[in-house]
Amino acid sequence: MKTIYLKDYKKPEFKINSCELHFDLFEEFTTVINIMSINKLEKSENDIRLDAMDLELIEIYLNDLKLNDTRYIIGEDSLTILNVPESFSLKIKNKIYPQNNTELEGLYKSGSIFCTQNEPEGFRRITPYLDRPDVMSVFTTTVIAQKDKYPILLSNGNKQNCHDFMNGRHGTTWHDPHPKPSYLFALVAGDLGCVNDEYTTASGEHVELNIYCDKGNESQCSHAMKSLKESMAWDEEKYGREYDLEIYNIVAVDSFNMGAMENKGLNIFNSHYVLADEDRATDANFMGIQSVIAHEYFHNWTGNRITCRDWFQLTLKEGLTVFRDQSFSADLNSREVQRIEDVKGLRDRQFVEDASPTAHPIQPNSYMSINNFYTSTVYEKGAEIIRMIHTLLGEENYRKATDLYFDTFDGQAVRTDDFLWAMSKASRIDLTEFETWYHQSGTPTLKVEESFHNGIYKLTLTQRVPNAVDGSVQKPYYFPLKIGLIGLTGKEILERVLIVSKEKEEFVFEGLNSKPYLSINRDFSAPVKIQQSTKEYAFLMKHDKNSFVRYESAQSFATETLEEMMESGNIDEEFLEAYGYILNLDIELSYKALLLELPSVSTLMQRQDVVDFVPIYLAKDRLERELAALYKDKLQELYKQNHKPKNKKLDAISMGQRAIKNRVLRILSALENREVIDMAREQYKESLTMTDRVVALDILENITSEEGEVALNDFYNRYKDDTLVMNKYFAILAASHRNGTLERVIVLENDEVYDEKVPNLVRSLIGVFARNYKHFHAIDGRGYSFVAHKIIEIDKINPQMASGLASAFKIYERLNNENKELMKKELDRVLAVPSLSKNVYEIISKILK
Ligand code: HT7
Ligand code: ZN
Repeated sequence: MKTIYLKDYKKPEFKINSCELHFDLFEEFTTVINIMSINKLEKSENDIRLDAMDLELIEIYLNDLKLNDTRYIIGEDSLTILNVPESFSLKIKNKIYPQNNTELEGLYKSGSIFCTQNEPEGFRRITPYLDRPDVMSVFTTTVIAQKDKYPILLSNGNKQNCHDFMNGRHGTTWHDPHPKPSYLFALVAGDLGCVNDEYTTASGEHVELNIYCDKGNESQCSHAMKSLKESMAWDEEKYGREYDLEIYNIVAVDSFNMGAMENKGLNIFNSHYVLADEDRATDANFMGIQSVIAHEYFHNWTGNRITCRDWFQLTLKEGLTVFRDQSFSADLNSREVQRIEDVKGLRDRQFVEDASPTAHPIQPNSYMSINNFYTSTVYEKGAEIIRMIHTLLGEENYRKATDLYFDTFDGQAVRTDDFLWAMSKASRIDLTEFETWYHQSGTPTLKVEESFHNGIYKLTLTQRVPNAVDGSVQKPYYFPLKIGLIGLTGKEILERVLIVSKEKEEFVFEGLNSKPYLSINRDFSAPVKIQQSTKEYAFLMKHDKNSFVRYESAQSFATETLEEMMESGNIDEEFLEAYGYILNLDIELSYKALLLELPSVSTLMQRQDVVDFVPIYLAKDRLERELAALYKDKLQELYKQNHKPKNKKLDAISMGQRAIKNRVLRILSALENREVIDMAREQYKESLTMTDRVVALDILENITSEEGEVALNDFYNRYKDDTLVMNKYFAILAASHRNGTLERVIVLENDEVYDEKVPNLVRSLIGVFARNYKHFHAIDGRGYSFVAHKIIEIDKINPQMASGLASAFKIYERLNNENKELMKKELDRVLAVPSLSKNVYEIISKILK
């Protein structure tokens, strides 16, 4: 399989000044006419090679003259027109079959809706084109379809005109004045419901806002609309960026490979990130909608107005836009909870990826399938890199620098180096040493040593940077490390941002009365692992004013307690006491719920050389049981105080109450007694929110087959007609620890609601099962065999979805010999499939290397 390298990048040889598209949509096929005005940029080339995949060519005209087949060559993934002049118009007519498109790239059908997904390389499946992000053009698009079936016809930009034809068909023309790459092109046609609103920009321009969805779901769009308006206002205030078209359309579809897509003026969303009401969506779903709506909106400047020169620069738009959406969510909600959730996500996904054979820098230097690089590293670690720049520059300089970035590169396709140039130029801070973050992979560990003599406190920091995947040695990093020193009584002595840049360095603090307590990596200022021999967790949990370090201390304390339990069976009494201390704290309830959560299996696994899940489970279960038994009264009191089954409000207090009482219920559920079963059953029955209902359902499923069954049946009957909600049902069953989970998953594959062509459903059932450590890694090997079989099957339908499932095998290298052998057998089996996609091949071959 072919590997693409960043070092081989070559500038485009042609410019496409304009692209006029005509789509004629029919039930069996679609015809596309593409008229481009093209200029040569390099005198040397005589032929133009356009990207083209699975297209049925009808005819080609060059400067209005029809070409015969000696004038062009049809390749496997290209169309080359021979001997073209300096400047010319090219008209290509071709046929495509959207209704047979199960890959969900290019133009396809989601139910009865025609829609597109063109990032990164979908446009070449619509029409021949220079399908690369550094070719930017002005698009005018006419969509024609049968009017009664497809009354809504959308594309990018502003609406120009509509026509009715004699034969029951109609057409709409859209014009997007902003030059854009083909990956931002979009088209939608369907019989859709719509929620309409408007927004006036800071400079007084009126923008029409529309959210389209399946008819009947309109009432579920209000949270998305509110989030959109909040995003527009936030980007004006925080980055000085206004919206730039007359209309902003969002369309929700059910079949979608990822979360959402930022097509210019016509975002297409997975309906999971649009539709919500309290009866059907959890608080986490509401938060997710707010952040994804914001993310796609923010792309209008960071991604669309300024785009990537090539796909190796993906983090330029994605890392920056994730940082922007995280900042937005922190501003609008709880800053401390947001930061902890972001770091949790980073550690559970990105740290795991960084320690696997598929580890890569945020700016990779090669790929087989670019679809495999929409990773947690590019997105979430990329956002951490921007956050560090923000910390190094400070708020004021960062704003000056982003202004310079927008002013300098608006309308261009640029590189991460250009972004760094703007950051450095505006702030006058030299970022040369910082660049390493863009080119190295793996998570560094920072070893912390402390000493105290005669009022002088010395902090010695040593970086351990892992080798790259190919074994090459990597350099130490340059980063900001926010620390605090705290006195014996708990009083803050100082807070500093240290600049760490060498493999080993020393920081000295003078004039102290006693050895201070160290609060390190405040706010998680750098994405590193801290290794510290002093254990001052209980003190920091009580006294640190930094909410992140308090959380971190609680997590580290619990982690080490669990490790000690796995080793000796002993439970640290001091930890139990510290836990009790948190239970009694009067703090924001969502934050308290996080402080009371035990570390994830993933966190504990990452610290093992050879992964062994069973002792992790046993220790976690036992610690939860101990805590539940020890603090039963307090936990029940907390539950009662905060259980408001009829309150479905979405304000911070109500959500905090639900977060804490559900955390408490989960802890109590470790007791698996009648009392807690009754609490969960009552909560399931009487609560008005999905948040409460899914927690209760999950608990019942895991601890009691009888009551679990009753609740599951009720849930199924209530929601079987709502696919979006049914994802929750599949996920709860696939994640279950009960015996027989695999058998039940297999049965569910035949459920009438389940559909292997819909990515959300596959992710909820098969994807969740592949992350069910207990059953996926079962030593009879059936979990591995089942998932491998599904990968092979789904690869034929949708390679992107299949390679997503293949990621579950990334842990291979760190498994014990027995599991490793079982997994290898399955990985070999997948790799031996003759027509395997490059998506799956790339992941599995890297795992087995
Ligand atoms: N920029 C988008 C990335 C993307 C995508 C979205 C939907 C379906 C397939 C996709 N492939 C790549 C999403 C984003 O980061 O906003
Ligand atoms: Zn994005």
